[in-house]
Amino acid sequence: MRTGLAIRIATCALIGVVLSSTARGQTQLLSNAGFEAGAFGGWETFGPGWRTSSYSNETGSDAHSGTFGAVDDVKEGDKDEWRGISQVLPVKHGMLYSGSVWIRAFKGQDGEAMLEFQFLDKDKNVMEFKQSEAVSGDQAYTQVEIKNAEPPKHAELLAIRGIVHMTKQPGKEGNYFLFDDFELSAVSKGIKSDTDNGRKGHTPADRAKPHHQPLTTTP
Ligand SMILES: [Ca+2]
Repeated sequence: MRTGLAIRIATCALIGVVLSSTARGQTQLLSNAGFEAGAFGGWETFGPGWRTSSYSNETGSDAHSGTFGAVDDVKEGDKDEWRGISQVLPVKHGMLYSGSVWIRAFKGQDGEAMLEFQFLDKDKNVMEFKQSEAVSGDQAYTQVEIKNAEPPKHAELLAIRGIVHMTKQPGKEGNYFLFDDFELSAVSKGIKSDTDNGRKGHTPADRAKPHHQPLTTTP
């Protein structure tokens, strides 16, 4: 009886480890990274239009893997330039953080979507942020990433965020940006194997504008 229970517990523990590993075999730090409960548990959203979806048709699936993905619907007349989903974790110094997510754009002609890291101080002020390449237009699920980001000295938290940025007023067609299979892992700085390829600051389209506030809208 005890042996059977022990085996069952060991099996559950093993399954837990398998499910919480990233594609590169490192420990996945995120919960609900693939939205398979059909809900946003573990995530915070800001801005309108967020839902989970299991829809698929001949043009593609709202999930990259499994059944569900996260979708942001942008409607004609929407005013919000920035929307996002975010998961916040404590930072460990001496570690380098790498993250990725699969993003699909469907009729995403009026905006772009990307992965973002924000390093926050103890009062949740943004100290530094990095963004991946952006996905826009009509683009099948594409993986974007930020590699080996080092927390600034006094950072206490890391917010990993899926961002939707409207670069112009949304038209009649509507825009859909889809996210699935987030990954976040950390390695000790001593065993870093690749360089940081995240871009700092705003998107190229945005650099011409004066500094603006939306990236500090963490709920
Ligand atoms: Ca999924």
